[in-house]
Amino acid sequence: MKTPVVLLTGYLGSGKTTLLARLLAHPDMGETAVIVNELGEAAIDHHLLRRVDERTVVLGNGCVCCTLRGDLADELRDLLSRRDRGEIPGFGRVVVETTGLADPAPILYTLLTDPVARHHFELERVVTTVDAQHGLRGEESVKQAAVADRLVVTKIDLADPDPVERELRRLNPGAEIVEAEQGDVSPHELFDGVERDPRELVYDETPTHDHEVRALCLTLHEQVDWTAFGIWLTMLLQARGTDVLRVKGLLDVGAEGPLLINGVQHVVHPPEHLPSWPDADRRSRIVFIGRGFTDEELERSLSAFNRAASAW
Ligand SMILES: Nc1nc2c(ncn2[C@@H]2O[C@H](COP(=O)(O)OP(=O)(O)OP(=O)(O)O)[C@@H](O)[C@H]2O)c(=O)[nH]1
Ligand SMILES: [Mg+2]
Ligand SMILES: [Zn+2]
Repeated sequence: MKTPVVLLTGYLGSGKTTLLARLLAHPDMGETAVIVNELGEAAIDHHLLRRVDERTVVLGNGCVCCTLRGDLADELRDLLSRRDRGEIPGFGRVVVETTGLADPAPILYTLLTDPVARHHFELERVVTTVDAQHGLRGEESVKQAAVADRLVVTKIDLADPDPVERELRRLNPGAEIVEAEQGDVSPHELFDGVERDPRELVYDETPTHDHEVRALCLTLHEQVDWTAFGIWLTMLLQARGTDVLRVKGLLDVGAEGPLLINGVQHVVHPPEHLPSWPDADRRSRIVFIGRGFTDEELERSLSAFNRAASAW
């Protein structure tokens, strides 16, 4: 029997990891392996899934639709052989979380044409998250929504989902729309119902997304004052929110666990205290995804701000 694969995509910060973490905790989810792809070298998302499990694989520092496509097929193969050798617990489904910029077409192409992937896996669903607050943003998010079987409209507590849902119905009338607040969706809403047409569409192999968008990672060696940092981040996103598309990080604020911070375009989401650090490294790490800025600029700006803040 082939193992079902779910492709979970959606634009930067639209709520993929939030949804996946809730699903994995759902009693009806079943045994699941997860492949998380992140652009930055400091991968954060897999720590947020709140599970310690060898069935969680990180594809970091690149994008699974372009630079890491071969790696996706390799990881799928590897999960299978480790499962067959009994090295990891069994699983009945694999969920792949893409980067927020990914073009789903070449990923689908890989899943449907790679000999091993085709033989052992079947594409069960393409689930795409769309943020009610920011809507569809640019070419990448339109493509992600267009190939979805299920569209999950997120952040309905922050914005009226109706306008984006109208747009989605026009763009992809065949997909079912599910609304989610903080990822609260049951697996049934996503996976029950009609199966995909086995006469698959042919997907274009060539990834087309904005390759100027990059991930920069800052590691800070000193404890961070959240109030000052929050002001700096808010100012940065106000000034550069069209270039800095996504910020996420774990901050050492002197507590037992780190403070998880999230910025999506101009919005700084409320930070969240995590009970413990995911690994031995206790340094603050922040990932900035966007274009038109450099490490040095960000570092200079932050350290200038820190100096000013410590003089208050
Ligand atoms: N208020 C509210 N916040 C949400 C909701 N869903 C997600 N968020 C917040 O949005 C931010 C980004 O969520 P993630 O789940 O990390 O988004 P993502 O799509 O995985 O982000 P990337 O992997 O970086 O592209 C976090 O601060 C979440 O807490 C929601 O339904 N309501
Ligand atoms: Mg994520
Ligand atoms: Zn890509």
